[in-house]
Amino acid sequence: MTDKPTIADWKALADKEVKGRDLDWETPEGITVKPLYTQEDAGDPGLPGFGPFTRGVKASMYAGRPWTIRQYAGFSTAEESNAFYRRNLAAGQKGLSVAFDLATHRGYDSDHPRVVGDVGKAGVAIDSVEDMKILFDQIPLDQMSVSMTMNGAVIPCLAFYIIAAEEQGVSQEQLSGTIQNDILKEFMVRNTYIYPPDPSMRIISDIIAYTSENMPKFNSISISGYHMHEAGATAVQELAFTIADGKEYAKQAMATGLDIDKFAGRLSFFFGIGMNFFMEVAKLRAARTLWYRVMDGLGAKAERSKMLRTHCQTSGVSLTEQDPYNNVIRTTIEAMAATLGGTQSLHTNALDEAIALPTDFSARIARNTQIVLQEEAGITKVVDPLGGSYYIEALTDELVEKAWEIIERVEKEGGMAKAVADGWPKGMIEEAAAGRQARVDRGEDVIVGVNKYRLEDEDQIETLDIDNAKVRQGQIARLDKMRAERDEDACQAALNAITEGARADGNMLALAVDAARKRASLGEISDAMEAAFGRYATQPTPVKGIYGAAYEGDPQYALVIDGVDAVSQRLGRKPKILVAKMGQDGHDRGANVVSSAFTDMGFDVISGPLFQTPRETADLALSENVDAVGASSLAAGHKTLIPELINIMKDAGRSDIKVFAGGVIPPQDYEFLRNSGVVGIYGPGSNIVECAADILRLLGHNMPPEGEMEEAAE
Ligand code: MLC
Ligand code: 5AD
Repeated sequence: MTDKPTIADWKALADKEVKGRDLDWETPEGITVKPLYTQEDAGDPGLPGFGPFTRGVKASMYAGRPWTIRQYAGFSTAEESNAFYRRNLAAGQKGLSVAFDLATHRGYDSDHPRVVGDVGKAGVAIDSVEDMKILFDQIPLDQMSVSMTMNGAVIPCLAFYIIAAEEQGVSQEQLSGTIQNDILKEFMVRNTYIYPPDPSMRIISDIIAYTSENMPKFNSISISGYHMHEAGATAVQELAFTIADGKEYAKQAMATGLDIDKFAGRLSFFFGIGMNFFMEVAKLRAARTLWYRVMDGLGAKAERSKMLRTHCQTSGVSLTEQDPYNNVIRTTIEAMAATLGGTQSLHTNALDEAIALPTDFSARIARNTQIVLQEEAGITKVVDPLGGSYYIEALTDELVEKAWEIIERVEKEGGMAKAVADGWPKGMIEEAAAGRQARVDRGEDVIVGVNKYRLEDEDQIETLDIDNAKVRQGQIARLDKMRAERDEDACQAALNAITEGARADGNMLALAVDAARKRASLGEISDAMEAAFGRYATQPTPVKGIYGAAYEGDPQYALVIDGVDAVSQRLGRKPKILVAKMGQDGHDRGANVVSSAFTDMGFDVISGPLFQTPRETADLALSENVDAVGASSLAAGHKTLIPELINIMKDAGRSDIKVFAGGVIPPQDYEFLRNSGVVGIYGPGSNIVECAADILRLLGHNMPPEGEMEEAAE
């Protein structure tokens, strides 16, 4: 018998096979992944159900109870969303997860003039307890666990939920579910904040205090890395900043005098799951390990307090507008990573994600992806089936170590609230996003159907379209009726109590529950707090140099740079573009990446503030005298907001300013937008260098035509 081969033997054989080519892979996390892992690389992860819970929070995991199939959804009116939920529950969904529209997120009633383009679009419009009651009509809230993704207007929404249940005959002690209530990541990446950071943090503690006292089955927060992931964070960044956010909330609640073991068992988490399959599995295992360590450090005694329970959502940003059926495959892979990583609850994205909100058809495929995994694939039979994989264990350890370094840096620099205010975590994530975009545009990171194997012709798929004007009218009518019928004095007294309580140390949720019962609206409760807290605004500051550096030496990129130079010489100044965000859509990854890349290419870029009305954007475009406006829209407001912008500029005699649109825009809407005067439309997967070339053409520069750029660049 020959000797057992050694690692050195393997190395020699592999080198021979690939003629010495380096097979190591440097991931965006800065982890060097080797082509082979062995026993020597893998530590001992312990057993599931026992700290640090690397292998799972329950001893029996899915063998005892499968993860919750919890599809995030909401659109148009409470009636429509309620009907959608009930259809889905009948078809095998297990928990609910409410998506609110952006007007609701930002604390505006549907009749507010700033939200004309947003009502009912990206989620359901909820103005009062009356809407909330309709949303859960015939859904028994003592039995159904309900997640509500709400952060800005978290106080009125949770209050409406409590009263809707109360009027259904369900007391608050019985309510199980989760409120997202995670404001730090809003300031960092998601942008649906309302108040400045300090009062926002206080609101979180108020909710933790109220729910730990009155709602023992309700998860007071869903500390979310998902949105960092979507904004382009690496796995290490997502882990580190999410766990550090959790630590900050726990510290803040303790500082108000709460006992850690009284509230920590109801802190929950939320992660995004992307396409790097093994990395994502390891990420969830690392997250549990890290949280255990952090909570132990804060003095938690109960094991439950140190247990990281999480929801996951497959990645939206990994999905494509091009050849969208590939998205079913991507979502399946991501769902497998989430479940093999041990998630408690899961949302699987629909195949039309990059184009519009799910239809009944696409929602069915998305839901069935999970049902097939649970009921056909045998995944639930064994606890942590990838445990003991040399690679998975090594990756888990490496992620823990790398994330821990960042968590320690956060701690050293004064905690996560301060880090968010200083802005460096956001900067780090934006750098990672710009790097990713450049790798995709250069074809180094492959996206099937986008930068490789692209189809000549794309079939259009059917998408959901919401008649936003109709939803808004209906909402306004219901608001008017409620205001006419309520006891106005009692309602105003409850609202005044909120403002006074906000100025002193009243519990915001307790006061809002009272106001909700008296039929105060979401906008009114939000305003009552705003009177004491103020409203917060930030200016985007996109990173510089990352995109350009990745393109160093690229001939097409050089062609664009020359074009910008030529146009600059002709104009006697750089070509100037405004990257605009209108409406309450705070998704700014795309806008920031575009601003950053265009700046690197030599354009003079104005990054418009978030949440502008078309008039405010037009005013900025005119006063800055820009050559073009790029409107970024990811929340379906494009058909209302962009034509209005064009008309205002036209009325001001500036129809020469070119308007282009980017983001999530269904091809069905392209013609409408073009007829409204939009000169270029760039969906997800557009190449930024090609987009810049288009703009130079529009500005009268003689660029080689599309398709011949590559040749001309040679
Ligand atoms: C579970 N249980 C078991 C068990 N497994 N008991 C015995 N044996 C087993 N094997 C018990 C649990 O202990 C728990 O009880 C109960 O069953 C429910 O299980 P769970 O695992 O806690 O699941 P769930 O109720 O679904 O809660 C999952 C969660 C929660 C803790 C992660 O926070 C949640 O549902 N989050 C969802 C968040 C969400 O949907 N967000 C959408 C964001 S979309 P007990 O008593 O221990 O609780 C978004 C997009 C955007 O943000 O930007 O708009
Ligand atoms: N319905 C269903 N899914 C939604 N998402 C956002 N809004 C809705 C909605 N109303 C999902 C998308 C998006 C992520 C933030 O949440 O997948 O990428």
